[in-house]
Amino acid sequence: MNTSFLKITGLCILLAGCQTSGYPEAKPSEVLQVSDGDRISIDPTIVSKTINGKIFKMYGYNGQIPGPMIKAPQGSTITIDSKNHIDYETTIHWHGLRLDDASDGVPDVTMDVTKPGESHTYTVTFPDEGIYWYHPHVREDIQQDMGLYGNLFVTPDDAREYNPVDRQEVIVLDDLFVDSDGNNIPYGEEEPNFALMGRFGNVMLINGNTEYKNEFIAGDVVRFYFTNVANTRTFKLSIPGVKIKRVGSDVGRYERDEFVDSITIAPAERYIVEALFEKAGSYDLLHKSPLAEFSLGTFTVSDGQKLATFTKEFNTLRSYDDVISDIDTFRPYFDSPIDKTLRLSIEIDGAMGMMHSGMAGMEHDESGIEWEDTMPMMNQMMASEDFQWKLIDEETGKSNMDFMWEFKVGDVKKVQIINEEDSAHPMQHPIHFHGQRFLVLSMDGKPNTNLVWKDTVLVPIGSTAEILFDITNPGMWMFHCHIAEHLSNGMMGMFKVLEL
Ligand SMILES: [Cu+2]
Repeated sequence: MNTSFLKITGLCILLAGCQTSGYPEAKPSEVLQVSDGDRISIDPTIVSKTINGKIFKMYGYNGQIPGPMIKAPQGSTITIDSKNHIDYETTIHWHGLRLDDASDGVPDVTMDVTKPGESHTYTVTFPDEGIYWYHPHVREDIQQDMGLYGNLFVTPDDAREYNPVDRQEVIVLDDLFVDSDGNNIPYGEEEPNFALMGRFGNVMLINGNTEYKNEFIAGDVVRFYFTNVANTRTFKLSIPGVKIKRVGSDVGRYERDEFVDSITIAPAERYIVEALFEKAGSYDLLHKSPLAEFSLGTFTVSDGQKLATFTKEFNTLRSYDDVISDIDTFRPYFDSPIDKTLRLSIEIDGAMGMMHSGMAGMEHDESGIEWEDTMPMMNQMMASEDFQWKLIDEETGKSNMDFMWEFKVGDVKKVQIINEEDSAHPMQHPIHFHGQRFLVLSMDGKPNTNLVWKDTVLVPIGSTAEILFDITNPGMWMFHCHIAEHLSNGMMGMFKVLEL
């Protein structure tokens, strides 16, 4: 019997070294082009996948990692049947879509979990253009980490809203945590392990694979759609030697294009970025943080004949009148008083707290982001019951599921999120609100002068974000930290939106 099998009593189902025979090899993601009224199936399935020479038992939607990319025209509605073929209860959350709450995929709120062998039908609407994604809303630390994620690509009504480009590439960023033999580190059985800081991986994945490669022709302009599906890792992306331009984020385009040196992308966030590969050569897609540098993949650019060149369009920084005029409606609210304040904090129990405080203070730099797990022993040792991650409502002093915000359709509300620096373990938190869209008006009092609609905001350690909600979608909605282990630890709350 191999040693990895011994380690995994009770959870053999998920780990390298377990029997994988009988599970089909995961296929790469395919594009599912849909039209209004279509009916499709997205089924979680068990697959096998080889990563760095080790065979893992993993999960994939429709046998694919990433799951199929559903490409839908803006304004369409489709029906999605989902039969659960995996060995866990699951649901599917359609992240970032302003859809009906009954199809939001949140168990115990608007639906029951889908048990193994059972099916559930979702009605999925695509009101806003941009890049979105879908994933389980049950034990994300395992199910999402093991391959259950896919993109939703909502194409705009007017294709001219984006510049012409030679290529469009969808890139899903992830990491996997393996031991020195390359075997997956076991997951917590009853509840997530590594719940203090989340599970930082040590193998970087793009679209589910190591050693991502792509080939372009010199002069190519490429539009990348990045999604971070990692449990906890924030990536800082760049392509040294290549000019990059930030065009969009979670819910479509910014007011204006901007040339940038890098893109910081937290779990669940998306960024739309264009790059001009001007000269032949080899270029790395880097994740470079103050603590470490990883090459995530390589672009090989060769000389070749091009019929058309989009260099001029790339070098022109556009502003988008449709985005600006949409946001104009909300500008009168930018200086209005704060409606709600949310504090991000943690409580650590007795002895663990003492031990932890002896080690704290070494985890982050001035960026306010824990880029790596710098205290893995502590992270592994502390069980979920030793501490509680908290979203605290300032008004009532209540936290997590003990309070419920109430809004009305048509409300425009300002929410301040304060990430306490002097808590027992300060850490950045990507906070995701379901079912609505918001603008990040300012960070630490510094106004954002180029806005984009978001569904997830990264609040660094010690920072205060001011966000403005466009409350349009009635129902029962969740908000939570998108670090998978923090969510499972209970860092979540609810808000109710009443019909007019
Ligand atoms: Cu968090």
